[in-house]
Amino acid sequence: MATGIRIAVSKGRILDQALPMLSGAGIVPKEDPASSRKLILDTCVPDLQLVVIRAVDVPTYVQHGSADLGIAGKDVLLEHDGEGLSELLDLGIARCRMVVAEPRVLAAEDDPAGWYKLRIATKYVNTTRRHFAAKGVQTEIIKLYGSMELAPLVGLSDRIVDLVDSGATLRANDLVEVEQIAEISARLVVNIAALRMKHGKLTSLIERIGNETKA
Ligand code: PRT
Ligand code: MG
Repeated sequence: MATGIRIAVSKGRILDQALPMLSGAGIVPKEDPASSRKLILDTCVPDLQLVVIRAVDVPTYVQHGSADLGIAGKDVLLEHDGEGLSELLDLGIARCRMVVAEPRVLAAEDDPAGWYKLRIATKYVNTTRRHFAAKGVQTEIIKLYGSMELAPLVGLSDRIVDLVDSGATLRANDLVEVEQIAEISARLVVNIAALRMKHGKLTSLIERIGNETKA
């Protein structure tokens, strides 16, 4: 295990909100991650690098110790099954909710209390299966990688499980939220072995990031 520290950050909206937070903690990348083609960014802190990667890949890098710390959405963490990483902090950024949604016309005559078998399109297969298994509802899950909102409009599924923030996307597609599965925000995760071996460096870093949280 290298002695330096590496932080993996989800690109996209989490990165946009994490950068000011990291900057407040004294961590500023030497190049702008939005325009740089570099995959590993040095920062103003010696021996501290950022890797900016796809959201779903963050837990994988941290789990295997290729990054010591990671910033990822709770949605991604719920979906990832793997050991070796631990959730440390709710950063309070990139907030949204994971919900079950369906067409307005279906919702008009639907009663979630009476659900027994659902056909759901989602990218959150594990979380969806767990949520409904706990309630004794059977599910046929169709795995998608994006634009879940389209599925009920073209008959691929009756319902979707997706993230909602303002609700504008659901409204624009005549869908309504019928059940909430989880509150989502970005979390700081750590590789458990790294936390033991680089305890001093990591705890001071975690404390500095913790002081910047909006949770
Ligand atoms: O690009 P890539 O495929 O690698 O990943 P991604 O598209 O999932 O990345 P990105 O940049 O969208 O960031 C995803 C992370 O941001 C998620 O893992 C969440 O933790 C967090 N997040 C917070 C959100 C939202 N809010 C959100 N509203 N991710 C997605 N959305 C989408 C949602 O899926 C829906 O399509 O926004 C739409 C709904 O927004 P409203 O405001 O219309 O309700
Ligand atoms: Mg995207």
